[in-house]
Formats: sequence, structure tokens, C-alpha cells
Amino acid sequence: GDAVSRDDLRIARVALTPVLVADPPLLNTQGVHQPYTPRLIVEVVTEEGVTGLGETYGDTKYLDLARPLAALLRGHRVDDLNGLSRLADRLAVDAARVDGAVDVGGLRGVQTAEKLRLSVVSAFEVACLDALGKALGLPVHALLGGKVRDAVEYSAYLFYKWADHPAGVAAEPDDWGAALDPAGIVAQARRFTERYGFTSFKLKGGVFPPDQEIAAVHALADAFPGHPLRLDPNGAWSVPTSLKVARELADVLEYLEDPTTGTAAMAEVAAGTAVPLATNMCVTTFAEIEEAFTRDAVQVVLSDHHYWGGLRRTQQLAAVCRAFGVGVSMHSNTHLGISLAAMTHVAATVPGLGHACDSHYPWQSEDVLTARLAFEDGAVRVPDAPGLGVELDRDRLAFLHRRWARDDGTLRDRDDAAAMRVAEPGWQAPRTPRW
Ligand code: GKR
Ligand code: MG
Repeated sequence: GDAVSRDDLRIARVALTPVLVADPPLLNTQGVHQPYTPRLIVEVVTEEGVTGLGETYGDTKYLDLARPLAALLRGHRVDDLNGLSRLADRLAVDAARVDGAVDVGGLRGVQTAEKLRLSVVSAFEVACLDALGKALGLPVHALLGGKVRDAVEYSAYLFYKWADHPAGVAAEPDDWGAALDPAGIVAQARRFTERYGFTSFKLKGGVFPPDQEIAAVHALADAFPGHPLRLDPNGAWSVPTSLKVARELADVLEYLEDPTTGTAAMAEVAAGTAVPLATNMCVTTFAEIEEAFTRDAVQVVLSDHHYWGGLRRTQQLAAVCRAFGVGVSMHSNTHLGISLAAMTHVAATVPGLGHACDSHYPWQSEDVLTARLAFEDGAVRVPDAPGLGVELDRDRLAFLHRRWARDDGTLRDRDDAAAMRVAEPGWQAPRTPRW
């Protein structure tokens, strides 16, 4: 075929479409998921007319950065990813959004300008890679150096959940039912295995007193003997509580995820147990790696290409982890199929991915794609079609965007504590480890 001219790779247009996607009432230590969660869909269109897709968080603070970045991109080439990062570095971040001015949710720490920029630029990086792949006829994994596996394994992401969102709240129904005790969690896990074939399980904890969550993990171990199990309370426990949980679950856990908050406390827990500790909270930037690794605070880092700044930076993180003998896998947040495709492409290129990745995708009944990605035997086949290998459904995108446009602002910024207050007035997310 004809060689692609580098001028054809220039960006002619960028479209940003915020959407609200249905989310079931999943419980975590910060509250409960809202009935609809904001996401941002990014499209970059080249001079040649090729469209690349990306996806990231859709809250206002991300939109506020995505808009000026989109404006800077006209004429930029989709193959110039380092140049994309340099453009993003120039984005001014509203001081009211960062450096402790905004609390992103108690145990979650503070938001920095760098983290905000990276979470935005990641969607543009993915969109550029998708466009470049389509222009060249190559899958994104090939642009990242090539896949080292044909399928990427995911874990069943179990949540305590109510049957429905609180009465009077507009929401989409779901068919998962309630899960509020060990039997409910085991039943949910069975559904996950029947529907998707998952073989490893992660339970989101930090919701009930630790003894109840320990009982739920034991119930899972009895129901699925020998299967990898994880428990993640998002930092809700003190060091002594974390050590107690680790002791009681030592025989059945693959790893304990973010039992407590902060590198120093994680290091103390790690020193007192042989159970590996994983994190997506205490190592979230390159700057946090040195202290965490030299203190042996974490044994597995769960990357998230959204806030790590994209697929190439995820590969860089994996290389640093490898150098230190620290495991690597992937964590997720409420997301759609564009993000699942991006996660799958990058995960396919990471050598030594020793743990199944997390995905919220089964919880999302809605998507912006013409065809949903499928889990088979708990894994997603790595797409070999050009780009990400997914196609936008414009009607669905418009429908979910209209929902966002009609919202009075209450759902445009995810707030799990506010959603919880609808059911329990006065409820506050914990600011220090709760148990
Ligand atoms: O969606 O409730 C949730 C999760 O708790 C999510 O917010 C976390 O970022 O899945 C995540 C985790 O592993 O910590
Ligand atoms: Mg986690």
C-alpha cells in the first residue's frame, strides 16, 4: 500500500464527550457508587479522516483540563507522543483543585496538578495510539512493542452491594441482587464465574467490620478452593488490624491490597506478615516509588494507565517494578470498553504480569461501543485489528451524553459519600483508618 504521509497523521479535530454511565449501588469505604458515573470520551481525528478513541474520568476537574489540551492539539501529529506530554505539562491547573485545597476523599490523600494532568493526557495518548494504529494497519499492542500473550486474565471484582439504589433515586435496575454477607458474596462470585469464567476473585472491603470481611473471604476460600483471593479495604484499617487480618487470612490470600494508609504504615504491615501487599493507593506516581520500594512497603504495584499517564508510562512502571523484584498488575475504576481495550493492549505487552488484572467492566451494563468486549474463561483476547480494535456507537454515545447534559450537576462529579448520605443522612467518609 501507499506509505502514510506524516502530514496525514496531523490532528484536524478533537471531540470531547462527557457521559454519565449507569453504575450499581456498590459499597466501599468512601460510601456507595452513585447511580450514574461520569466518564469522558476523547476522539482525535486526523487530516486523513482517521478517528482515534480514548477514555478517562469525566468529572469537571478533568474536563477543565481536557478542553484546553484539545485546543492545543490541532496540527499535532498522533505519532508524537512525547510532544503530547510536553503540551500537557503546559496546562495550567486551577489551584483550587489541588495541593490539599481539594480533598479527594479522606484516605485517598490529596490531588496534585501532576496527577490531574496525567489522568487527562492518558486518554489523549490512547486516542493517538488508536488513530496511529488505524492509519498504519497495526494493533496498539504492536505500537507498544508487541504482545507477549494472546489473552489477558482479569479477576472477578466482588463488591458488597445493595439490591437497588435508595428509593426515590433515579437509576437503572441491575440483576445482581444484594450482597451484604458471606453467603451473598459467594453467590455473587458464582455468578461471575458462570457469566465470565473468572478464576480469581477480589473483594472490595472496608465496608463492614473486619471480622465480617474475614468471614466472607473464608467463605470464598471454601467455595473456590485454591483460587487466588484478594481483599482491598482501601486503607480503612490500622496497622494492628491489618496484621490481624493478614494473620487470619494468611493461608488463603494471594495478596492483601491497601490494608492501611500511607507508605510508613504499609511498611510496618509488610514487615509483620508474609502475605504480599499490593497497592493502587500508596504508589500512584513515579515520585512515590523510591520510598515505598526501599522500605519494602509493597510487593505488587497495581497500575492504572489513567492516572499513571498512559500506556507507555505503564510499561515504564512495569520495568521499574521488574528491576526491584516488585510484582505488577492493574487496578481499575468504573470504566467502559475503550479503557478495557487500552488496559488489555498494554497488559499484553508487559512481561511477568503475575496476577490477574482488575476490571469494573462487568458492572457496567452500558457502553459506547458497537460491540462489548467479552471475557472468556476470565480473560479478554488481545485484539489484533488495527488500533484498539473497538468501534464507537455514535447513538449510544449521544444517548449517554444527553444524560450528562440534562444532569443538574449533582452527578457530574463522583461523590460516593454524598450518594451514601441519601440513604444515611449525616454519613461521613472516614478520614483516618476506621478499624
Ligand atoms: O469503585 O468503589 C470502587 C473502588 O473502590 C475504586 O474506587 C478503587 O479505585 O477499585 C479501586 C481499588 O482497587 O482501590
Ligand atoms: Mg485497590
